[in-house]
Amino acid sequence: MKKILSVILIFVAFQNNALAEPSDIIISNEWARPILVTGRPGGAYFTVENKGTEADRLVSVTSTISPRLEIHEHTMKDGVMKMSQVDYIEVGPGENVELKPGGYHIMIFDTATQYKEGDQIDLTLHFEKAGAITKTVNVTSTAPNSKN
Ligand SMILES: [Cu+2]
Repeated sequence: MKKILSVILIFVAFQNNALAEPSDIIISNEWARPILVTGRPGGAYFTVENKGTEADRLVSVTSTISPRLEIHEHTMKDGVMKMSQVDYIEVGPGENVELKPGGYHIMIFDTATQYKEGDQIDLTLHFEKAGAITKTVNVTSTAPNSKN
């Protein structure tokens, strides 16, 4: 009986430890542009830092404000800036990837309401390994200054 109990205690301790483990993925500098006309697309941006030892991928983004969010990138092709949807953004171990105007960004479509400067929206970022990370994002028309 004593042996069984100690096995259970070790198991419980292990479980608690696993739950308390902080994510290897850190999200910072998150912001979203205002959507002043309902249904018009908007953009959201943030920095992803991978403190882990393995690469991870941002595979999708969801929000209560919209049923349709896409991961996009801007690329320069033959001197023309093009925007296209990508399946994921990979962040290597020890790497930082910044989503910003003119680069990777989150596109928010089909919002049922407008939102303006000073409002807040929620974004849930889904990573292949780190799982779901939900952030409250300030709405602002200009990029916040990097604190780094
Ligand atoms: Cu876009």
